[in-house]
Amino acid sequence: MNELVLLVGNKNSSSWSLRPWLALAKSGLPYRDEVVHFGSAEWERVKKVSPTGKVPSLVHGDVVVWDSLAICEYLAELAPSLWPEDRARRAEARAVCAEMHSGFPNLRRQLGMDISSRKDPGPLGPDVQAEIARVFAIWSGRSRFADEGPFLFGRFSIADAFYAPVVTRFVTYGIEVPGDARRYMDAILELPELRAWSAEAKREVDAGVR
Ligand SMILES: N[C@@H](CCC(=O)N[C@@H](CS)C(=O)NCC(=O)O)C(=O)O
Repeated sequence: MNELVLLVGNKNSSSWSLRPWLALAKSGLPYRDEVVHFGSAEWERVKKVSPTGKVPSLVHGDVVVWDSLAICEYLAELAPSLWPEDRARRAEARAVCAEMHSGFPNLRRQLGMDISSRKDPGPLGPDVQAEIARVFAIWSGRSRFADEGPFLFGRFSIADAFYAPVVTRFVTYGIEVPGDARRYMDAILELPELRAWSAEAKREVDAGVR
């Protein structure tokens, strides 16, 4: 099989990169990532590979897939266990991913991903609070599958990859979370793959990359 190469942006701040990266890292498929820092001379590589000139972009032989959700769907064709096996559960998992992909604009704007920082977000307006409440509602649904694992649909799926950047944002900004949400966050934060990504994010920032 051709090598899977995922072009990603800064590990500290590129939430769209983290999503397919985490799915890929959890898939068991052999892969390599190429980190291209925003504003660097190497960004020409992204412009050459991706029709949108954005990260993430997946290169697999002659195939190029740009956009985080499309990349995750492509990976799931190679590693079907990335989606829940049950059709109804899979549909719901896809819906919460689509919701994240096209929604939560206020949360994204006010609580930008910044993995290695800890900061005060300032007052949260009602629009941000409503989006945070919606995240908690999505996460609370996992209680139905708790006997199968700690993740949104029991075992790890693309849905968890899609919400992982939100987990890091809640840590960065010290967002108060209910106990059940805290347990979900811990399950995500304890993933060795996420720990590895976060360690690289810190190294990036320590090296002065912003
Ligand atoms: N909808 C796209 C969003 C991709 C995106 O906005 N990527 C940002 C980084 S997180 C980017 O490459 N920005 C650089 C630019 O716009 O030049 C996806 O889901 O992959």
